Amino acid sequence: MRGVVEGFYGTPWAHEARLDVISFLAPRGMNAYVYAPKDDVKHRAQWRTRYDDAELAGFAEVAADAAGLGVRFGFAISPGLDITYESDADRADLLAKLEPMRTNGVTWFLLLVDDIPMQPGLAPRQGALASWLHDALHPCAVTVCPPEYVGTRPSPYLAALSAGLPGDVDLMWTGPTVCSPEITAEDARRWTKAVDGHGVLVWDNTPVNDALMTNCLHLGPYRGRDPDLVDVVSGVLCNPMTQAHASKIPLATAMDFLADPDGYDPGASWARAIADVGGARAAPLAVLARACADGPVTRPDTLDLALKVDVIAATIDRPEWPDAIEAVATELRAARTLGDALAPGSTDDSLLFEVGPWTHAARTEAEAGLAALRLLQQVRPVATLGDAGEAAGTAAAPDPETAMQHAFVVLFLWAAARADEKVVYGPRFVVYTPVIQLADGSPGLDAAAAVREDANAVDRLCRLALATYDVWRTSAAGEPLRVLVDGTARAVAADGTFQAGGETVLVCQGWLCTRADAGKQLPFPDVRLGPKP
Ligand code: LTM
Repeated sequence: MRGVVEGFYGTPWAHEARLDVISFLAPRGMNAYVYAPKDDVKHRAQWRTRYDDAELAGFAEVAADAAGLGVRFGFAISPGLDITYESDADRADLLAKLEPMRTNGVTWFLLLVDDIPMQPGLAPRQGALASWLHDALHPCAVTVCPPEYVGTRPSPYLAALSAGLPGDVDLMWTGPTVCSPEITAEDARRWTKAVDGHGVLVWDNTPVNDALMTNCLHLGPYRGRDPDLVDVVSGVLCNPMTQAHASKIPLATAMDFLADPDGYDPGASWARAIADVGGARAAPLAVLARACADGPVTRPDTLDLALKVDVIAATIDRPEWPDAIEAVATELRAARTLGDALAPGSTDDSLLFEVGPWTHAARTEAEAGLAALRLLQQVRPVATLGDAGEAAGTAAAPDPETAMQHAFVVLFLWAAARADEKVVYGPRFVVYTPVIQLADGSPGLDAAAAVREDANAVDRLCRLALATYDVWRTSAAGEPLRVLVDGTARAVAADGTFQAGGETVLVCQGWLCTRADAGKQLPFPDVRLGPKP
């Protein structure tokens, strides 16, 4: 089984969006969808309240559409906050809630008792309720998500629950932690043992972005799952983002993996998903996706921009620094225009409305990052050469006044970027609920894994630019400008001109040098080399 469990905290998807996601993913191999949004009050907080006729008709439509596409629809209910497990009245309410679904063709029900306070003796009581429901709903399938759904070890709770359940009731599991960066087949084997051989249905908390992750979109490809996992478990259901349409990108890659784990190529699958979801706007959507590709399963230091900033850090003190700056500038110039390139044209552009807060964030981050790049250029000596064959060049040292102004611009634009609540290019502070099992199987917290902070590539770039300014200010500012052609010093006139003919031209101030190539532009137009006012 492979599919989606719509099981996040936050506003449930709109009905049309749900249908759209199912019809998009079914041809990609999805064959199961579970309705379980925590903040549908009738699913959890007020689980006794019946759905009205219009709502029931909506579920019937989803179930029928899904069935038509070969997708099994599961309806989940979460009564664990206040149910009395043995109460006849509560059991009658539970069945009365589920019966109309069954009448409407639903054949799979999930009893979710995750995220509720633990009490002693809960396992046999929950096992008894699930067994009763299993009998009452026969021949429909029943699956349970227990309050202990994390880890790889046995526990007294899991042993007691498993013993009290019919053998064909599957148990849901999120892997070694809640949003598991990795899930191996061996993890799943150990968990299967812990639940006494019951089928294990993975509730895969990716690309979910609820709870303390709402500042981020998780648009990167599915990663971190062992190809052999699918042979060990009864299925994998991904918990999506609250943004249904944007979720289609990572979910499509997950379906690619689950359909063919050994042949899965994350990069190729991701490019296909972006093309399919973005259509005519695939190119700008890819820029946004690259900016939002991190998350619990993908570290932010692997983001495309983060890697490019690494190259700047490694080359900024070397003559080839302009190439590294150009690569980052190209990405940030594209990000700066996302607000226009991904502007909704009509009220039907649901995807573009969903990602709007992040296209706005991309613009403010890009403005800050571009300011940082301009500052880096301003604290380096520069030169322009004419096209190949021309012998004249013009060189300039950093200008203290201009450099200081650029440093101030970085400070202002960086402050603006940091004030945005939504974040792209890596988190500033995000919490990935890291419940794990202690050695005895009881729940604990991996506090070190809980927080990912200070992992934003634009922050890193702004810091790097300001630090580079300080190094220039204290170690090279005021030194004379020099030009070396093929290692030999050339005279530089008062207006900066020099004879350039030769293979390699270096323009230097103190220990800092920049390589100038014939016909090659600097990353940014530079007032030091332009016409003087
Ligand atoms: O993962 C499970 C079983 N329960 C909840 C989900 O509802 C929630 O979306 C995720 C991510 O925050 N964490 C949970 O613990």
